[in-house]
Amino acid sequence: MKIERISVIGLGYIGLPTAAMFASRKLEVIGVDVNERAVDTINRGEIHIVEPDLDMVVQAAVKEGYLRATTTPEPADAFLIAVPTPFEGKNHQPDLRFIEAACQSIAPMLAPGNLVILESTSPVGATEKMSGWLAAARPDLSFPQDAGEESDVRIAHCPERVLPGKVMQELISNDRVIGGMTPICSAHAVALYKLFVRGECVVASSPRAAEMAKLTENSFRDVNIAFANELSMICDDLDINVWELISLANRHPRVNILQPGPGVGGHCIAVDPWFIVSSSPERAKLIRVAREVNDAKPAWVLEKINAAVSGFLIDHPEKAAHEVSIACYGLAFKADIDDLRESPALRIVREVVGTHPGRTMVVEPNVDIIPSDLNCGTLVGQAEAERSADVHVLLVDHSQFKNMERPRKGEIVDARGVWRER
Ligand code: SAJ
Repeated sequence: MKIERISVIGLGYIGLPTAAMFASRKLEVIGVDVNERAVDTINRGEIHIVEPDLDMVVQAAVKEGYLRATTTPEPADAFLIAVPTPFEGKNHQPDLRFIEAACQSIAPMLAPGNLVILESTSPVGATEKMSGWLAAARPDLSFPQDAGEESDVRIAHCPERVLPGKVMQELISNDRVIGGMTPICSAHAVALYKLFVRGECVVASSPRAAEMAKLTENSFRDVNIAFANELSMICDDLDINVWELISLANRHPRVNILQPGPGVGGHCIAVDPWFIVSSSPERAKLIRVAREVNDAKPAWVLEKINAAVSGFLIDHPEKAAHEVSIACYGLAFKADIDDLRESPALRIVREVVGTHPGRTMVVEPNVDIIPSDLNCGTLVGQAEAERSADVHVLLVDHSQFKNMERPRKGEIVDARGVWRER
């Protein structure tokens, strides 16, 4: 199969870097997105998301004519689908409507010999569904579920596994799991990724195994973070410093506990385990409880903030609650990024702003302006927060906060163990 033209459907945190990577290898890449503003931004050689080094690669690829964006799909040799897969409702059922819409939009463009890859993190069975939707839309073409190795269109699942903040590095260096619907589908997908992947392209026995592998990776991390978060609450009851405890336990050669925090944020680890739970609700007990433990952590941090405010008022009987100022350090969902999506820190700050009668300040070195509809206090510099706050709440372990002195005056709530370590 000769691949000269690649179409990437969905130009978000995964699709755009992937499109840019193929374009940097001098392939013609057509990026497709429903968001016209994103399309216009990319066609100007700019980016609408923040990811280190992505801007340079996109700028060069657009300037040299290898990458362009559009809202309407065009024919290509390979189609990569990188659209969101959220969950819906109280039962956290996976919502595949964006994959289905992507299938409807590319189906008229498909031709014999095409390769269609699902990159979006998906529940087990989604790739087979995707192939079914494409087959229903194109009865004139054959698909692997009916024609096996002889199919006109090849289908594979190749889940993205890159870490936000290190996407451009990890796209190249990480191993890739490739789950084709037939061995030929896998072989074609391997050939495609080998155009830029230096890690190994490992072929899974089926798309289902590849889907489950991705969900398992993120669930593994979620369960481990839940263990750390549960320990942090137990240690607090027992008056033990959990960060000291973890560093002691991690001296064992076969123990490697992750770090507690204010909860698990982002759009992956807090979502993907639910796909396993919804596929096997009776069996997935540990995975469900881990999600619940991590989701409950922001409420526990809020209790600590309320206790700190009460403590401050006891020590300063001359003050009323509305005269107490709180500084929250960090809004992003994790260290050294500007991404506020599904951020436990943001959730905590908004709750503080909504309930605390005094001033709430926010220090977030990675953000210039906080959108006013987020209702999360006033953005201030670190020096002002340190100088004027009565209660200091550390929510994100940004490098800037790790390098600062622990605030000298006022109460401290340190959800990341950054200041306590000193
Ligand atoms: N966190 C902790 N304690 C820790 C580690 C993380 O509280 O010890 C928190 C972070 O602060 C953050 C959340 O967990 O709120 C998730 O952060 P992360 O860095 O663990 O992961 P993500 O969501 O940025 O990216 C994950 C990665 N998965 C794994 O490491 C197994 C990445 O490789 C995936 O590609 C990505 O999910 C994805 O897109 O699925």
